[in-house]
Amino acid sequence: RRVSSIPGTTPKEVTIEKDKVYKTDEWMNTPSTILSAIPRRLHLQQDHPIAITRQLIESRFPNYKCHNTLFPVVTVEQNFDSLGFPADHIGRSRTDTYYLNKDTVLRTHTSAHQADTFRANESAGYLISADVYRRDAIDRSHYPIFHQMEGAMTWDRDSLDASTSLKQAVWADVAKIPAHSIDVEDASPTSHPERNPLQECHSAEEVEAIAAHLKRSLEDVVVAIFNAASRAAVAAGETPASPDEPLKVRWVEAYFPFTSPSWELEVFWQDDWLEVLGCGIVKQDIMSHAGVPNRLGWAFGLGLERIAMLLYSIPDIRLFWSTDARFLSQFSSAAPIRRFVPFSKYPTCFKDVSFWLRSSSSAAGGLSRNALSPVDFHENDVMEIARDVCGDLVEDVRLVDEFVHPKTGRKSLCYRTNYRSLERTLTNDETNQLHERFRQQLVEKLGVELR
Ligand code: FA5
Ligand code: MG
Repeated sequence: RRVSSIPGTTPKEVTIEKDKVYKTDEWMNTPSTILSAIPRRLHLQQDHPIAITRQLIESRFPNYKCHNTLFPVVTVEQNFDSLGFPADHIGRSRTDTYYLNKDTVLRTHTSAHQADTFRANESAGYLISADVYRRDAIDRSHYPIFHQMEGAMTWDRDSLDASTSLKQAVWADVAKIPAHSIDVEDASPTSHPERNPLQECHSAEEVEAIAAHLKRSLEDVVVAIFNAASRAAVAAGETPASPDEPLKVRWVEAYFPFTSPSWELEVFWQDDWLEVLGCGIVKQDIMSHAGVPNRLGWAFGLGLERIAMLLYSIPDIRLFWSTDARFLSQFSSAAPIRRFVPFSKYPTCFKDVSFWLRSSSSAAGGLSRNALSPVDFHENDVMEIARDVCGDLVEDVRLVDEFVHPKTGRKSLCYRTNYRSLERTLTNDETNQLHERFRQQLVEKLGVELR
């Protein structure tokens, strides 16, 4: 039984893990390939690099409570509303998010559990690791399922003794975080009245202290990862990245609907800045709605794949899903981190497909001005069809040409697909057949006209 996101047949209900049944409606856009991957839970698999990376980070937060088994199906309220996402936020659209029905989604981030975890109020600090789901591009660092770790730390105004202010209590905690000697670029002010404002209920001194605790905690994680990766490089007989190539990290201003001010941490990796996490001071509204109005603090969300790729030098995000022993046997939680040794790289096969977008003019046969706009086209639909047809045999799909006909106004796109297996050489026949099915599905599901 195939479930398609784009026009086609959708089942009346879906059952996830034997007993969780969800009624579907016209919002349903989750393909069976995604549903069937839900039980994999790579972050809990013994000796899987995602699980080892999780444990390494958890070890840097000794007193935080870890939640590692929260269920991936959540309400729109949990994923978006509880976090203050505006009603028209792009993240809510069916082109970006997997829905089961109007009110139910596969979580797009671990922040979906923030409000509930603050409400439970079991510990000052917590970590949540989990699988998350997004309709997204296809390339070596993006996959429709990945893993995030959320972290938060809060302080309670009520539990301070009369002689200690909140900011003093926070600075006392900052002093307990191990010092490091890496070079951190942090060019922006902690807050900025327009770009990155303080919340009215927080003083600048409080935010300064909480931001210091947040940044120092996360820098400590990056240093631990980097040290482990350097030891792995030495063990592999290579020159470690340090000291000739010291670790470079930087803080940049960011925006999230549920934190203010907000920042992102980037690491310089393979000649470019790689975003590894987003974070900020939790919006006080979330605390109030969660029944803990007197708590305040920080939260972060990081991509475990991004960190694991840095840690082990893993070149392609699809590898994490491999069940090939040549991949899995290279990782062990009992041994020191070792660099991943790629098994031979199999040949690539590039193929292009060009097509005219369906336009309302071709549907209606008229030529009014707005009739020329492409109807309902979103690139993520192309990506999903590629995934659906090719599974992990597609490495990369990218737009290589775009063209608007000067007379008819019709738009033509050309996508280049790179077919490559991580495990073997594909035959010409195989890639030809995959590409032909990809082309046909584009016509059937998106109504495009091949050129
Ligand atoms: C978030 O998801 C926020 N929930 C993070 C957050 C939490 C902010 C708490 C503030 C407070 P973002 O969409 O940027 O933010 O994703 C966070 C991290 O997930 C990214 O920095 C990146 O490391 C990783 N990530 C995002 N998209 C992908 C993807 N398609 N594949 C792999 N990793 C990804
Ligand atoms: Mg981001």
